[in-house]
Amino acid sequence: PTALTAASATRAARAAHYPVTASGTGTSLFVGKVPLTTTRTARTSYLLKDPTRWGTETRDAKGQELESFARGKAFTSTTDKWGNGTVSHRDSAAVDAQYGITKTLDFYKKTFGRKGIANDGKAARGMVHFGKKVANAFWDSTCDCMLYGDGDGDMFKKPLVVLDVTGHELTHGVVDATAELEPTRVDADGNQYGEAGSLNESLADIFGSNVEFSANNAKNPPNYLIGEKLGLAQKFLRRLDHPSLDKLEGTIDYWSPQTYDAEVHAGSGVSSHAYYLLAEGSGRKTIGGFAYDSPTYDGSTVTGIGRAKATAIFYRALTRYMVSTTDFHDARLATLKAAADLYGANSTAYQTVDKAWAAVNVTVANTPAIRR
Ligand code: ASN
Ligand code: ZN
Repeated sequence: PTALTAASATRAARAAHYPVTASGTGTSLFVGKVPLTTTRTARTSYLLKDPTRWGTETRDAKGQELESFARGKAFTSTTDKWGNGTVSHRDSAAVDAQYGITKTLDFYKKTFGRKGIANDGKAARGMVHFGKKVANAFWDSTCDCMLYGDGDGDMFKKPLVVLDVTGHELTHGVVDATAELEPTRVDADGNQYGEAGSLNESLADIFGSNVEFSANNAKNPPNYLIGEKLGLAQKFLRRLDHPSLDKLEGTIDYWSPQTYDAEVHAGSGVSSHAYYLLAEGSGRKTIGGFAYDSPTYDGSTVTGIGRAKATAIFYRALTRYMVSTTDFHDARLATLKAAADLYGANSTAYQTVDKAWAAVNVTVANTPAIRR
């Protein structure tokens, strides 16, 4: 064996230290400068991959509609500084994505002890710059990753990498790993319909909003609006307090027999509204400087039990009681069971769950007799 000189031994020892966890800084599109935990792979080489969160990583789809994360190009840096706050640097969108993904993982871990999207301690993954002029973001269950379009330059001017959209899409991953709520119908254009699919969209909005509350970033003040930083003319994509204020997707406030075949984003309003009423109650309320005014179907007054309890009830219902075909009346039962488990069948929380569903017209009395 060759004897090592002191200098080469030191070099060998140093080299053996890579890869190692590093502390980088990102300059994002939507939330200013943010710290990012990265991987140092060599003395002056870093990767946008977080070893403290199971290797969670964001890659570049380079304008292609890549179907596999493995084909994405890794983001690397010689300085561990990422992005410049505008789309002129292709790292900027990746900063928002990686920030949002890690904040979503942190929300699920600190709130429910959930270890990763599938609760299996595996990396969450995202790809930015997906396709050309794509005005959407998706959870893709084939690549098990988040795909972010750059926007169409028209209605969606920027990459769709805002925090609540990331929380929304990754929650689709959580639903895929738990209840697997499925649309009952998909049309030729890929539009999805049905109550279980609507419930899936609603849970994505509910937990997406909670990711914002959990991150509590002054540059992205938490609220019950979804997509308020996307630059849309109506100032938000959807909202939980009064869903029908959305005129883009025609989101509904209340259940009716027609909800059976609602487009899933439109139908999501039923349970999103019930969740808001459970958390915050009906009528006018200013939260974090934003004025809400949530109506009820029956004119009843609902007094909220607080966001933490409402969220715990919906999470337990999702992960314990909902299945692929759960409709809104089943969701009522699932949340009642969850409330009984957590707070007791005689609790205010339990009674408020019942009132919140009644306030969106989901009741024992109007439960469809024949489940189609
Ligand atoms: N952004 C949409 C959603 O998550 C994309 C889709 O899957 N239709 O609902
Ligand atoms: Zn969705």
